[in-house]
Amino acid sequence: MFTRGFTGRRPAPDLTDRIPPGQHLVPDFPVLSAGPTPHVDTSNWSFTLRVGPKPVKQWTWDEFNALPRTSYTRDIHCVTTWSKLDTRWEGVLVDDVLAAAGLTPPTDFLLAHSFDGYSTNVPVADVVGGKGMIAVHFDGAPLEADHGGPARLVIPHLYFWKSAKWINGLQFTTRDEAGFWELRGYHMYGDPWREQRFTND
Ligand SMILES: Nc1nc2c(c(=O)[nH]1)N[C@H]1C(S)=C(S)[C@@H](COP(=O)(O)O)O[C@H]1N2
Ligand SMILES: [Mo]
Repeated sequence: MFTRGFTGRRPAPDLTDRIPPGQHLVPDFPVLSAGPTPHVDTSNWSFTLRVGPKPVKQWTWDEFNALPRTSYTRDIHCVTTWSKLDTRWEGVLVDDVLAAAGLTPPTDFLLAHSFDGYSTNVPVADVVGGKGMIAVHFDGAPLEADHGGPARLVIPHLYFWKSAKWINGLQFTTRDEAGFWELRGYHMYGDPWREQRFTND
């Protein structure tokens, strides 16, 4: 007897408990962007930490790449219903960004900002403790522009729209402020396991 959908010879790991409700697996890596891919040269790249409107720390590409590096392998889930297992990322944990700035989170919420004008909100608790990364490599190679290179946020446990591509900064906010998709009907938090796709889910 074979498990439905299982064709390999090794015992099927139970993948179903890794696929949130309403999601299906894809073998490829779809590209989803609200607009055209901005081509950001690393010589013009910078990353800024802000507390409210106030910039508190900024890194150039070389400075940012001198920060401690971490790799992790995680499952990702897009609100358009595709999921991808075991995606491998390398970059700088948000923990290490904050440590390098000597900053203890001054508020409970963040907005991630990107070179294309995109933004997305996330509670600080969801990016600290090894959860959130500013990734510069995917699958062992520099992150392609279409997937957010030079650098993107990765928050694997939330729907993938929270993982801002072409990131250029994180901003601490006093309140949970809606970002680009959250202002357009998507959920403020976006937990795939609770199917928090749209505002009132
Ligand atoms: N800056 C920026 N980040 C973004 C987006 C975008 O349009 N601009 N799209 C989001 C959405 S809706 C998804 S599903 C993922 C897609 O990432 P991918 O193209 O690498 O699959 O990026 C997210 N991050
Ligand atoms: Mo998306």
